[in-house]
Amino acid sequence: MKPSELGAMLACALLLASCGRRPEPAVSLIPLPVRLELQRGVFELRADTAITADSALIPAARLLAAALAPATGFSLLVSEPAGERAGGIRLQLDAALERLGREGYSLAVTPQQVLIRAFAPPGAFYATQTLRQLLPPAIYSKQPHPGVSWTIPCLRIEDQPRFAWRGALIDVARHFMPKETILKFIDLLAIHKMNSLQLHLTDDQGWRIEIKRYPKLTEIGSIRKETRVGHEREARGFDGKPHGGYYSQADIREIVEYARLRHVRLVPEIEMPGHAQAAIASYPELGNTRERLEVSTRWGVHKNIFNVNESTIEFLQNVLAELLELFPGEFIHIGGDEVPTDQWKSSPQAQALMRKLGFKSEIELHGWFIGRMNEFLTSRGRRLVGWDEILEGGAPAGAVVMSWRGTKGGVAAVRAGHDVVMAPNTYTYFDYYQSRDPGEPLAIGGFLPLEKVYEFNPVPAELTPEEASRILGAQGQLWTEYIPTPQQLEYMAFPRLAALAEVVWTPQALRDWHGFLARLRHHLERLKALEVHFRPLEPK
Ligand code: TNX
Repeated sequence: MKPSELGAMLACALLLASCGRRPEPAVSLIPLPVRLELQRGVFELRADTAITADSALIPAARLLAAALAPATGFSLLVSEPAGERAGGIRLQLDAALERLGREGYSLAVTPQQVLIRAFAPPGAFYATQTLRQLLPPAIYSKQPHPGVSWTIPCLRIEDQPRFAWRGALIDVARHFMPKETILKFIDLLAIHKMNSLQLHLTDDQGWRIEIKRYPKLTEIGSIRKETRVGHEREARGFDGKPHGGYYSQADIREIVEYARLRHVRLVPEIEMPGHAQAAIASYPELGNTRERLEVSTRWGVHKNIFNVNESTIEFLQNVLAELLELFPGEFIHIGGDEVPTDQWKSSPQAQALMRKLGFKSEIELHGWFIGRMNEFLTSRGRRLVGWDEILEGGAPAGAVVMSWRGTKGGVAAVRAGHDVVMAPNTYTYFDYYQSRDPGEPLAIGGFLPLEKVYEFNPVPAELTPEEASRILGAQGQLWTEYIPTPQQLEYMAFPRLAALAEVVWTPQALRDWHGFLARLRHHLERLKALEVHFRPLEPK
């Protein structure tokens, strides 16, 4: 089907629905699927609807049944199929669908049956997310809605993502977010067919993960005595209230398992060699000076970075070793951004090491530092991810580069042979203001309205197709300097994350801002039912 035909069909669905009793569009999916053919009739979900699934898809089927239970009051039975009886909701693995990849699926709804087919479990899981969106928005509610008729329009969908990395980052270092907030966020990512969550676990203002070998990282490093009020330049003082919090290793295991079931990959980030003050406050021997540091109470780039002593490299590798036990995923983020090298310039040890290695500039030492971590990670079968600054010291081959200072770092990185995740501040910094309304809650600055997020194309025009194949995808950043609560986190994330979900899933040729906006109005009813504190759209 051509994009124009699909657009016409969706417009038609909108029109049909708006003439009926219910004003909302009949089919209103975010992200928009690759192919959708609407048919006549509906499948009605009832208390006796059975869900049958191939054994590998039982977990997805169970999650579906659990998701449908609260609003409908139905406890749908899930089982492996006994014989070839059609009817109900059927989840099936199908080797013939390999062309759609591991995350692709086909969904066929007739009055008798909902048939989900996929090459692999992630695809079947995404089909169940589509299915939920085809039901009335109240399906997302935790409260029972006895009066609603749970119908699904008959249709056929074939779908698969444009990119493999569809992510978000939550900075839990600047403001700690409770485990429950992270679990809810993982559900929200999955609903939007997003598959990656980077946890920014350490920074100058806090260390948020238990490391058994180095307990002071959390005993000392997870608490700051107070926090800067307003922006630094306003000099409005400090709030006088301690802020703290961290995830125990048991918490992390729970988060990882919760995410695994929902096909969300966790990417842990331990910042080095900069953004290290909370760690140095905990273990002063990691720093370059004898100054006694506290966990930072202000924002911005700090000059206190890790020293380059062999004992510090070993310390950080020991931290990574514990991290690898907890996070089974391929990608481990080591930061690498915003590293003022002044302290290395005045450190006799750093200068001696530079002479020994024949380095002329501190940036080479930065490259060496990242290289040491890369050796450690690759020898354990993992891949290092770093912010685009790691290119400056010569990023190690095989490292993934996250382009945050616009997309130019990403372009340079793919040309140097790296895989790239686009996370540019120009399109994906969800800590920036989303409107110029003076009543908008305090944010870090910038301006990133919904429409601009939607406009983003993660593949810059100047790339050849071969280079473009190294763009793994894109990620939305929730830096939390000015996001003190879970509520504010949701306000900054939504609806911009819904726009990003379509950016990374839907083929570029099918994207259309006005169509998205029409679907979004309906989608916000879902977020309301999910009790997400999203930012409302401007009135029309
Ligand atoms: C830059 S993005 C940073 C973060 C800040 C963010 C605020 C990056 C790699 N470094 O430490 O939180 O700006 O927008």
